[in-house]
Amino acid sequence: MRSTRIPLLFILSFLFFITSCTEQNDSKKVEKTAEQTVTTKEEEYQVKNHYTKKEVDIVMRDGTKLHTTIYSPKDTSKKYPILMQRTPYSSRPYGENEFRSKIGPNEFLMKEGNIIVYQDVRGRWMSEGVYDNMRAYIPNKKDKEFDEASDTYDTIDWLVKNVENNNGKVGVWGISYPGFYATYSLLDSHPALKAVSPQACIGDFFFDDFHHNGAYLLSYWRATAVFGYEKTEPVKESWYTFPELNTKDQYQFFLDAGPLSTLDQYYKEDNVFWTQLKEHPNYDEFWQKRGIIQHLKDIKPAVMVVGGLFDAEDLYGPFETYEKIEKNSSNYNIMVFGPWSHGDWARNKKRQAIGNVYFGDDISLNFQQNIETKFFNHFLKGAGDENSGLTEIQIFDTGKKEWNTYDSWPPKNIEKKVLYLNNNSLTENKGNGAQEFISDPKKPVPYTEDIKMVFTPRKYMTDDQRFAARRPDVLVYETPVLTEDMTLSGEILAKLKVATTGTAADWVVKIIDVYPPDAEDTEETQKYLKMSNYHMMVRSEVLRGRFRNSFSKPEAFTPNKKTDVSIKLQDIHHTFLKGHKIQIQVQSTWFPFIDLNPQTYVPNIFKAKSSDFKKQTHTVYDDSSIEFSILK
Ligand code: PG9
Repeated sequence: MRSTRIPLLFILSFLFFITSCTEQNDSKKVEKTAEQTVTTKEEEYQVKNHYTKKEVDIVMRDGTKLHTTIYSPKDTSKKYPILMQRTPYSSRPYGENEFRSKIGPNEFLMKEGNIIVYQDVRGRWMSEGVYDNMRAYIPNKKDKEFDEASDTYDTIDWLVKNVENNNGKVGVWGISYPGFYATYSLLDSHPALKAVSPQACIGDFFFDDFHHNGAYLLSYWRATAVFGYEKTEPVKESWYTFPELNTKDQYQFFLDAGPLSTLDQYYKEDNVFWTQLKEHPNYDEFWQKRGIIQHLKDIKPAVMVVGGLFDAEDLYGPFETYEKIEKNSSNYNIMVFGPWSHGDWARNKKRQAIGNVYFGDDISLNFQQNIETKFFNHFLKGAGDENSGLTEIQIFDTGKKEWNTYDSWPPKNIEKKVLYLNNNSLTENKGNGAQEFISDPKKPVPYTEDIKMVFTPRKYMTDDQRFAARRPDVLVYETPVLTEDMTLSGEILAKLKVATTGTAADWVVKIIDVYPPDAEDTEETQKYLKMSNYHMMVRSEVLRGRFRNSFSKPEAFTPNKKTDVSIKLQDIHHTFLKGHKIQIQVQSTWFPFIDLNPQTYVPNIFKAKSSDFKKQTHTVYDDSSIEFSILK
């Protein structure tokens, strides 16, 4: 092959060209990287680059000023609806140059542009007035009479008349206590209020948060600091403090404390809420008038109720809110329940998991983008008719780990099923025997294996229950290994037939999904655990036995007398897969999730003495049963 001599100059210029291209590429790369860096910087969305912020004190009908923060899009080329949250947890940061990192129900609604409003409710933070936990609704208010409905009405009226560039339509959303205020906005609602999403909304403090069926949630005791102290003027910093307990072992702390009266040393009389909790152990007028579910009739705005199937704080509220509105109103009303613990749907965790149980990826993001944003845009920016593109019920099957949609809740295609708690088995045959256990307040069944000092409980809702199953004071009943899938959908009713040697007792029922021996660990599996034979808590509930016939009129047990105790467990939608087992556990202590029952009847357990607490023998008869519905 003829050798060809390539002039050196060409080689050098070729090399220069290649190098310069490479450099160019590099420089292009550098520019690109720089651009990318610039773009990436742009991509880190900054609220202050897209919104202005104003803070105003809106005067209510009684003259009280409520501090209200208004974020308005800088783009004034179009009009926007107002999306509002009323909160006891502060609309901070305060200061017109201080911006939240994220505003609105989700980032999609934030980025597309809405007027976002936060308001400190009456008596909290920068608002004037006196706070009242779960302030009672006043029907047919006169003159300057006020409640949270009138405060919402007066606020919306001011906003639509004074906030520039609003399109005259208002939405309200909120999670938990803000969810309660969202529900409240539906009462005597302002005509501009078109869409409301109560999420994990408190319905009634005797069944949500601080009590479950009359049992006091001792695990909420530290939260009493947040809602117990009154402030005398608008404040930008918290005015309450938490008691210093000098331990992280909540079980040991409360066991050593003994009777609840011991805790008075941490919360003096000036903790108004602690005093109210102690003075109202029964479902009396104090609690009854504060429940909001009873008022949910003739609702006008569109409603989307959202809840988490493993929400440890507010499960009663969302189910009851949706159901009551569905029964008593003809408005647009839908429900979404996902595999979430309290408020998970508003976070963007890639892998949705609760404790050791993984449910799937991007579940919250998809809800925010394809359900929540769709709901508000349809009613605040769109047609606002029944054709939202969303279904009546969107609920996650927490066993199959997939979404299902239905046109009613519970679904129409269900059939009732009864299984008996018969001599450690769950069977269709009623038994005639009985199981006994010794319940000792000095050695109560823990509600979790974790050693933590929680503000409110959360993770126990899906925790492994093997630690309890292996205790002599926990009765265990289970089916054989399932030969086919069984989907339990809707509420569950435990109809226990019990006796006690004492005159008082709590009854706890837990529904458990027993995994097969070959179940795989996931990255969420706690290091000391294996998912093999995992006893997943699916649902649990307690009833303080004195309230078995009435939450307002407590009754003692007659020692050793067979007595009916029925416990309604909150709805589930869970497929027990083939190869799994259904297990029921029954126990009488659940500590310190709930306080200890003295197991001798005293009028008010908050005032019980150490000597009242007695070990007793409890009996559960084999004709006790569990009623539930399965998908056909
Ligand atoms: N429902 C929740 C709660 C209320 C009161 C005390 C502690 C928690 C919540 O608003 O998050």
